[in-house]
Amino acid sequence: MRDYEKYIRYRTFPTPWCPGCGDGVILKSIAMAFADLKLDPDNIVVVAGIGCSGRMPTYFNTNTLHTTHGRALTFATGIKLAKPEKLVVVISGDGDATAIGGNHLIHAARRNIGIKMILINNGIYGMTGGQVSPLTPPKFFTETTPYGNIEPHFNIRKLLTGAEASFVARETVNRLMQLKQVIKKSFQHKGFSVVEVMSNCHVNLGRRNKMKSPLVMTKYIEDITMPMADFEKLTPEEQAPKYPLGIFVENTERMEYTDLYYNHIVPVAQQSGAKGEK
Ligand SMILES: Cc1ncc(C[n+]2csc(CCOP(=O)(O)OP(=O)(O)O)c2C)c(N)n1
Ligand code: SF4
Repeated sequence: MRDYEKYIRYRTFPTPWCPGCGDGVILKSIAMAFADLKLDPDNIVVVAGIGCSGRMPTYFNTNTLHTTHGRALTFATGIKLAKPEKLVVVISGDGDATAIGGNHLIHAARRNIGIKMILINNGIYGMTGGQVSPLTPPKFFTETTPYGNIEPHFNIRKLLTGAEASFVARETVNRLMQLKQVIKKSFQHKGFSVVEVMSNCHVNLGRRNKMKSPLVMTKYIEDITMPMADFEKLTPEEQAPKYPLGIFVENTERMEYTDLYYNHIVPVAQQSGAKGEK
């Protein structure tokens, strides 16, 4: 048995994911990060909302919670406040995180609560058959954009940097070891962290855009991504369709939210006679 396998709940297999879906790679990379850090499974809580990606907690041999669509961060906020010593990991699809849950995303960044978010960007609502999401690239065909997507998509790097997130990174399912490394770093970060993972939904996005096999779609992901250093050499026009990779923000100066809560709110509440036990 390899080190990371102790974090996998094999009794719940098989997964419902289509063969070749990037979600399997992400599951493995997270388990490998847990193993590298030699974490006690009972000290980890994995939380997700609804979506293909939302099924992921089922397969971790840790504390797990499958919540409602878009609300994983809100459940995770409660868990982190009640149990600040736990590593609380949120797994969210792009629809879950940036459409119905977009509000919670910017506020988690603003508060700098020590939740570790893995934002799976497959550019589509996968589970429900392929509706457009706020991260679907322009001109792409989806179930709800049969003439091509006319909306601009969120730039997660800029959105989260603007909301003052203290750790922002991007990787792809094509680079397992780099992905594991970045996830590991995000787990070691004290405040709110987001690792956006570029992933493939060849079934509900790819097949409508001449990329119906996982190989073709992961090659597309390889073509549109590049290390930040190379991205910076491009003109703004060349940059527009590309996605830089790497750690963009790592700010250790900001105070983490549960530290603020227990250092400031709880003593004040206790002085005034209210209960505020840890
Ligand atoms: C409140 C609510 N609205 C809508 C849905 C239907 N729904 C389930 S999953 C989903 C979108 C999933 O897309 P995404 O979050 O990108 O995850 P993926 O399936 O691509 O991993 C939607 C709209 C729901 N379950 N609950
Ligand atoms: S529908 Fe897309 S996201 Fe969902 S399991 Fe299949 S390939 Fe993965």
